[in-house]
Amino acid sequence: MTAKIISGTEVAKQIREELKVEIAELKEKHNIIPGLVTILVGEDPASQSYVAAKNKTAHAIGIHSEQITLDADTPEDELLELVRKYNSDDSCNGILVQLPLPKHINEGLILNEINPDKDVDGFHPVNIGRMVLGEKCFLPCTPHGVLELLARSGVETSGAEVVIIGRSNIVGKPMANLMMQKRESGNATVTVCHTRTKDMAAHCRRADIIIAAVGVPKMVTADMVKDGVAIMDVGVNRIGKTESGKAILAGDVDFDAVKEKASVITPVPGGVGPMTITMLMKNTLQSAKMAAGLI
Ligand code: L34
Repeated sequence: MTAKIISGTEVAKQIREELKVEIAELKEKHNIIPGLVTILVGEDPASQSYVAAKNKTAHAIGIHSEQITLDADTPEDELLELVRKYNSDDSCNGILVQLPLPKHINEGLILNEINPDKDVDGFHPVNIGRMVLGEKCFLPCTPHGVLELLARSGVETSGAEVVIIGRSNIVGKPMANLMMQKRESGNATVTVCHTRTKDMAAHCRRADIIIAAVGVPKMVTADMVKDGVAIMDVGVNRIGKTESGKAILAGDVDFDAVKEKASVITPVPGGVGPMTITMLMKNTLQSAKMAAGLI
């Protein structure tokens, strides 16, 4: 079997067109422009590129977005103060603090300070709690993007054996939770593999859907998967540079070999990454509507 390659770039484009229409309507009918602020601390090149892409996408679909860049040695209380400032700014519907933060800053402390109603990343404990309970909340962007990709490419999750590789707070944990929920995009039987898993390959071979989010380039090989598996590759690993200095990217999955066995597979780049950014836009619009009492 040769896999259908799911273009996250294309699906993201389609969703952005839908959002653009909704945002234009919001302005026309209610004179509301959704506002987003992105905060980047330090100069990590990957983070710089992701935050720039978030701002560019926001502008392109009619979201007002502002990027704040702070020095790597910015004190923790200064960042806390900035978050508080945007918490009480009514023109701001979404606050995003790009992770990872420099080591001297306590990530949990910062995320906890963001007003849950502006937490468009879905990382605040209140939103995580709501998500686990199946209540209305902001869903974390990457897992949300994976759900959309599965749904829009017709992959059935109900009753499926899903193996998630990785247990991070931003992908593995929420992904596992969403997949097992009693709702249309969930209803799966979920296994979470991690560094202490004894026989990762044995788990993977049973999977109807594999979601790889470990950060190890090409870790999932063809001998680890069964024919017809659906693959969502969340890994964005920088494995080198071209002569012109551009980063060479690889996913967590050995794409060339695994695509010969899978039914569907996402590429890297152009798979889950663009969906993460688009789901942030969706959450920002949701936040603006909530603030206006429209939903
Ligand atoms: N607060 N921190 C916060 N929210 C997030 O949702 C993120 N994440 C992760 C890292 N830290 C965060 C992102 O934005 C990962 N992530 C992210 C976003 C976009 C892309 C990858 C990761 C993306 O667009 N990737 C492109 C390649 C871009 C490139 O050339 O580097 C792709 O096609 O996969």
